[in-house]
Amino acid sequence: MSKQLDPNERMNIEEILQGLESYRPRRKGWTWRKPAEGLQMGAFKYKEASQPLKAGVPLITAHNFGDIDPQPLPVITTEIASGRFEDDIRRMRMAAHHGADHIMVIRTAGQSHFEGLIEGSPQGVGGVPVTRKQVRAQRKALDMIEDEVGRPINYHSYVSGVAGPDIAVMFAEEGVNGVHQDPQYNVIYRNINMIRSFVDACESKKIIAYAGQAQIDGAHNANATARDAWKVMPELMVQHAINSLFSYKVGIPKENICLSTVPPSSTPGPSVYMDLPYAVALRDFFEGYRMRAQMHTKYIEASTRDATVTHVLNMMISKLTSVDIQSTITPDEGRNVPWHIYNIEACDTAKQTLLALDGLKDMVQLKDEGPLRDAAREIQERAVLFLEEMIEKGGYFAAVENGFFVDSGNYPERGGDGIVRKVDGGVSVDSVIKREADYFAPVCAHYGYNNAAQYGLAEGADPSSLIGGDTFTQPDKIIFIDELDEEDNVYERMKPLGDYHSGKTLRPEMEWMADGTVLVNLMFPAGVKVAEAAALEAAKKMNLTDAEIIHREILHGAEGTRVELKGKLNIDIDVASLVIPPEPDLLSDDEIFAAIAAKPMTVVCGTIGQDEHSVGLREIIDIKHGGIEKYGIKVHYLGTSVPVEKLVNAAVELDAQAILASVIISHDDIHYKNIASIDQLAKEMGVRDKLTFVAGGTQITPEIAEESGADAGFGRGTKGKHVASFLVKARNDK
Ligand code: Z97
Repeated sequence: MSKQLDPNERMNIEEILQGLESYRPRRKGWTWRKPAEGLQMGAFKYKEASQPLKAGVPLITAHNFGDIDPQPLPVITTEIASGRFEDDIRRMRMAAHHGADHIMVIRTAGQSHFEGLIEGSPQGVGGVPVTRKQVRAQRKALDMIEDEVGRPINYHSYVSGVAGPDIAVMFAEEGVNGVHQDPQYNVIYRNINMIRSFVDACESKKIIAYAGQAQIDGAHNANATARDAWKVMPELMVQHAINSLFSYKVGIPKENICLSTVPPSSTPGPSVYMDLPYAVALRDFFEGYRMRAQMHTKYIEASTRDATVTHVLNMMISKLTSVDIQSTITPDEGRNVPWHIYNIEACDTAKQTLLALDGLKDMVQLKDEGPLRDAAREIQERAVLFLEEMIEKGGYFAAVENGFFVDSGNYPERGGDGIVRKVDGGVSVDSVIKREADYFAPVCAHYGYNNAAQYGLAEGADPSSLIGGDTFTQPDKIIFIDELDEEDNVYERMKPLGDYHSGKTLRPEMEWMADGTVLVNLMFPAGVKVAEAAALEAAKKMNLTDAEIIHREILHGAEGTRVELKGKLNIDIDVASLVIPPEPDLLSDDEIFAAIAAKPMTVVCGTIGQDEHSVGLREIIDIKHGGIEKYGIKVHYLGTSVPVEKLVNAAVELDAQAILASVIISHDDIHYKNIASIDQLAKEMGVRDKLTFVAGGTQITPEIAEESGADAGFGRGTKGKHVASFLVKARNDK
């Protein structure tokens, strides 16, 4: 049983790092969301929702709907990749509360070229590798987080590169739930020898099957690298086909084989007209497999608005073609923009869009004929032709040698710019050795020839039983290496950040704990060049260091430019020194509605004395901006310059429960004097105890209003809800 998290405390990273050597994952394998059929939440019924969370952060507008937080059916991915795994643990918790249950940790060290596992938690110089220690610490943290949110969370990284099988083993040992695995990635993008890559993939896939992990292929990389991404659709189908069938034949069940699909086009093109047929063609060809939809990234720039629109349009396709995993990729992938707030936004975008489209297919149907099916058919035909020519050329290896892949033409058109790799070239060429007749590996999950019979083991028996079990069945055999580098390790990184980690001191953060990074939006009435220079100058004047422009948008070539910049604000805030105002004790809308419905309320009101102001009071009364009449309170408005006597008499005549007096003019303290007169008169008439008396105005200090005789005073910034809430509570107290 992992430690229960306190919802009001940050995760304690130091505690998570303790005892890692003996931490064991609670389960292996991938978990899909559990459907919640006929789910009713608040006023709404959902057609395609999954079981709700125990704890989470609802969408921003949910407070209008009783704070419901329904969860859509597809698994939602977020990429977590700040580069410091200790910081990413906190990010994972935030993402889980916003609806992510697939956490993909990105490695940025070019790890495909590492020849073995890396131990410890180095940051290195070239980026961040994924290591056993990181995986174990993060899985441990996720175990706590999933208890908190009440939903299993899938943890994910890459089984690629020269050390693919080593990583596959480590991931299976450590309870990693999902992986990218596709030998074509090695070949095309990392120039690792083809034979080596495909042989290794057999072993990796066998282990993935053993561990029940979901597998995602690497086809999305062609979308991201092709010159014109919408032209690689036939090739994408071929890449999916090669990896899917390969994986299935090695033993991964179809329901765990996920195609990494990406809508290939983008606006200003008519993107749905191209992307929807592609998605339909895929579903048709790859029945029984899972679809992991990733948002389009190739043409996404640093505008979050632009990226969000693409994301939403992509999800409409996901919805129409029943996606299983909806991945969210931050708009700034690879653009050196701080990430995390955008991860959370993207999770919300996914949740919001998928919920908005709940039940869409009950109402709309994709046409069985016409341009959709014609275009889908055309993509499929092109893909089949591609495969046929591959076979003609001598198979996959020969096709790669002939530059078939990531070519800019829409097959069978050719751009002649495909990536060429040689079967006898690439990293780790000639490293595959045929197994000897007496080859034996004492492990329970292994691909291909394994001569256990020579030791008398019956067919089908576990070869690892000959050595008393392997690391899969006997995890105590795993050798856990805490840290190898004396300086480049998590303890050294955290040491100078002690007060920030403990929460005693705060510094703004975007990427890492206490990095001081802030984002600033500025608009200058000038063209781009001038506005950019002005923004950097403004950053200096704001005491920001390392200022860098991360986004600019022309509002008009001469009239204005919006500039977004990031910079460092190296200030510390001592939490103990903060004065935190108490939360206003407000009833919820529902509570006020219910109280007024149960027992009607009448109030009289007016602006008092020689005072002609009326706008403020009208805002408190009128339904337009949420005034008290919205809750069903009966309001008798007597107008401006109302004599005190008239107000109190009206309250008596109308049997009102409350008086609202607006007092704006404040010279000679006339506002407080008028408050005192109302109080006095009501007492003289013997009705003060029955009445709630509220005074409001821009110059009102609540305490002085109360001293002057009102039950409450409301100053600047008051809304109808504040007054209504007080009136209901005051009535209850009488
Ligand atoms: C996604 N946004 O969500 P290294 N294998 C495959 C990959 O796609 C990648 C690696 C390995 C994308 C992820 C990055 N993809 C974008 C199939 C990387 C990374 O960098 O070679 O060590 O491995 O799928």
